[in-house]
Amino acid sequence: MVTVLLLPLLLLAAEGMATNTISLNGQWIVSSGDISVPGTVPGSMYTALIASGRIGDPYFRMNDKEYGWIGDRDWAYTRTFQVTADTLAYPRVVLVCEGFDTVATVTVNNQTVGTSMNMFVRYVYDIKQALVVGQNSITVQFQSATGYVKQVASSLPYDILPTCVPPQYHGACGANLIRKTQCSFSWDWGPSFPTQGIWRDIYIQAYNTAVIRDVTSETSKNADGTWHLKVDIFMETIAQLPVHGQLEVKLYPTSVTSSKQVNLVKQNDSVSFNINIPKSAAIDEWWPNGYGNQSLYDLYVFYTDSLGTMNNKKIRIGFRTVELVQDYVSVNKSLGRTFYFRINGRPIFLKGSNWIPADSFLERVTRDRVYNYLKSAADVHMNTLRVWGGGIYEMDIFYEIADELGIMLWQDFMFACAMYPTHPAFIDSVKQEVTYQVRRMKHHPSIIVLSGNNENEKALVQDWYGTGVNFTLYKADYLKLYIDTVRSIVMAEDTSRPFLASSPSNGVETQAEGWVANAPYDTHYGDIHEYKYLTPFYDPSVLRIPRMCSEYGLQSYPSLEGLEPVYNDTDVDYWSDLNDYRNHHPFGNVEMMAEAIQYVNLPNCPDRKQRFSDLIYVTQIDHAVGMRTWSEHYRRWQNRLDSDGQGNTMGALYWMLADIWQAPTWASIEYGGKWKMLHYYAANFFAPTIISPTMDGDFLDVYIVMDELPVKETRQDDTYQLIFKPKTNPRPFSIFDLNTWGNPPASHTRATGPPSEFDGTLYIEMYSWNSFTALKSWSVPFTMNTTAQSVFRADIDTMVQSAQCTRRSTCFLVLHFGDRVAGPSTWYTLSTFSGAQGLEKAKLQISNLRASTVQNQFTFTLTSDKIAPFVWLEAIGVKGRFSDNGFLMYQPNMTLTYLAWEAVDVNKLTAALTVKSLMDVYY
Ligand code: BMA
Repeated sequence: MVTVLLLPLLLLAAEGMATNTISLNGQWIVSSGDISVPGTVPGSMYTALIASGRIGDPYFRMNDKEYGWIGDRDWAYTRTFQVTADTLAYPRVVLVCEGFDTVATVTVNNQTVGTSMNMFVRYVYDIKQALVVGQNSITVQFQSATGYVKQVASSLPYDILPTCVPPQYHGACGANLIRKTQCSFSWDWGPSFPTQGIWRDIYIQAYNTAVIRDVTSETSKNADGTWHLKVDIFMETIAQLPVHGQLEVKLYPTSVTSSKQVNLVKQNDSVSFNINIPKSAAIDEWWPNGYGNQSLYDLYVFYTDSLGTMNNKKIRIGFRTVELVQDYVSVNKSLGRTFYFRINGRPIFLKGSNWIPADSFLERVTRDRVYNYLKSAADVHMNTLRVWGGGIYEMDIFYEIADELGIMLWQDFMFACAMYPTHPAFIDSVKQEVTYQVRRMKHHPSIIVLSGNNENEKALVQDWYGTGVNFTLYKADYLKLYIDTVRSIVMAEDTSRPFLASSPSNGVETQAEGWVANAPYDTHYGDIHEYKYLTPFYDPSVLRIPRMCSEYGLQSYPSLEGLEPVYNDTDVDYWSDLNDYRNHHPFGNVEMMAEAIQYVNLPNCPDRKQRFSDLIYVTQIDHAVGMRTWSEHYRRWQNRLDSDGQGNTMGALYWMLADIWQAPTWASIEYGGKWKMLHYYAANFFAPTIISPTMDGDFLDVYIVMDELPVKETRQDDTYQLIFKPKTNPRPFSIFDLNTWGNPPASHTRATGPPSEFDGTLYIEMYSWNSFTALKSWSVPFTMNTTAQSVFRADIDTMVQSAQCTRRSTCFLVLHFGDRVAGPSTWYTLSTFSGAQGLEKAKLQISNLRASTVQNQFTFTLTSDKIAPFVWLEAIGVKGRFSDNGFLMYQPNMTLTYLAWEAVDVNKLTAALTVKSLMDVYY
């Protein structure tokens, strides 16, 4: 009835019009006191100041400290814009901002239209009354984040701990009191730049009756194998209700479509579609990297109101199922539960790392940069990244690229390493945040799990911050925030993926114990984080055996090339004040040296800068070898239990993927994208099939680990061939087929059905450090009937003797399947490098550099006159990556490639290439 009365009025206003959007991105004026500079939106005041030449590079030396005043000031963003009479004639005109950073008051033509207090909320303000035809002005007046948290702190009845970060962070206090990127106040790997600004899109939207605000989707499998698609459409309407219209859903490139008439009765209303997709649509499943295709479908939603005005939204979705399996590992329930993910019914070992924001200034994080990082992850066989809770809910491009590359995401909510307030305004803001973010992220097939926070459960239970004296109080806050608030909303909005209260957690056991476990990080349940800086990093026997390890790491320095733009000449010394300042991890630089001396002799070049460069190299060796040791340890334990019920480890996510700035940290990729040695090692230790030698006392124990046992596929010629999944999605390093490594046993060339076992031959060669000719080779036939098992075990001294090697320290092992180039291969030393005898300085030479058929990819020959450990190639000034790096060269010649990420010619690249190996750092 109401509609009938209103319709003529609306028609008058709206005839012939479509929904109208005016972007306010672009040039604004950014000002504070006597400073006024142009600034780009999306952006922050720091990049506005850099662009106008008011400040230098914030990452240079100690500029984070130097520029502390910037974050402490209040900044305002202002601009003007035009509004036509047509726009103003719409019944509703709103200002939509997808991200204010953070505390702000918004005025349009001097009228306050709204306020913001949460960087992770999309704000929508009604601004129709404030607008005029012609020129309008908008001001977003920010309050300094550091000033705001002081104000909050003084109003709280008790301290929300910790009240400040450790002094080594050179950071700001009180990040936990504001809903903002927690690490923007500093972290143990990053500087303090408490930004202010409009960090995401801002626009005016004028509409007649209703607009689509969000579209979410959920896919599930029906019993008959067909797919069910649930689509939720969140509409925002004008105040005069109800509103009638038609919603239509189309799934491209299928012909699936569904539509219905809708009657919207609330200002924020939603409509659901439940669509059973017919078999004829031939849906192709979405698979993680390494397991199959990443098929994606475009889901369009069209809304047409009763006036004929249209509005639409598109999301890209994928069809996959996800289960987090937490069954008892044994009839003896005290041995705990499994903790692994099953995607489309297949158990998948999570291989990957952790993701932090790629820059302190988020506006600098372009699609190209994100793609480069995620592609670098995919290229080294990672299938998972954890979006860590101290950063941001990532930008849409991040999730889109993860969907495209098959990188599964473990998504934390943005709470990390602290207690948090629970006063009503805070909780209310978190509710808006969680609702908005879950709806924004829900359709991405890459996101496989949501988690309430980073490490806060453990911090509470173990009293990291002095909460122990008031445990009950802080526990109540914990439950109120993560269980009553975050979890409740997730349960209402998204049950299509598992939710964990904290990362890490004991999973369902944590829940059974009332969400705050007595002993978090129990290896019998859930996941753990594991850091050990003082034990030998190359010895897996010091490591725990968890169900999953979602953080483990060591530090290393980035390259001198990476540091030079932000260092000056006095800083290029390992023990310089700047290095001390730059490493926020307490005692980090000392720890790295303490690690190094256990494994290699320390570089001793008299030249300070060269010595620093050599020490950087040594820290990267430790880092790479350490993470190889840890990652292979977790992979080896994937399908065994020890007598205490530990094992069935089904995930290894090392800390961390990429740096936020140039500093010594845990990252395997430097700021700017250059791969550290660890990242090259990840290509080997995360490969679908690895040979993983280890020592068990005096015994050499060689494991083979496979992501999955090979399957047989029928070929056109009606023979069968053993191949490794995925055939459909080959990537560098994974193209690996039994035929290229030797003659498969006859029984495997013709068979029916997938095999449950796999035969092969492992070759183990013993070399002495001073010769390219192997002393002895063992060939070991093996049968794999699980995905990780020991295939060879022998007393190492007996092997040493039978190879006529003088002693362990003079020899090393090379292990392969017959083809060192195409198949998996690895090396293993029988002593540390500081104890190794017989190593001599190698003369390494690069020759015959030539362009390959792949654009920007070059091939070259590397020769050596001696065995060379940790061969380290660099292309100074040319971004890109080598096909392998940091390897042990045990053959006199190798062919390698360099894939440049930018245009470069043979001459420039030839001049840019450098190479060194371990013995070069000793003078
Ligand atoms: C864990 C992480 C981060 C931290 C890292 C290294 O605690 O969750 O907070 O940067 O360790 O210390």
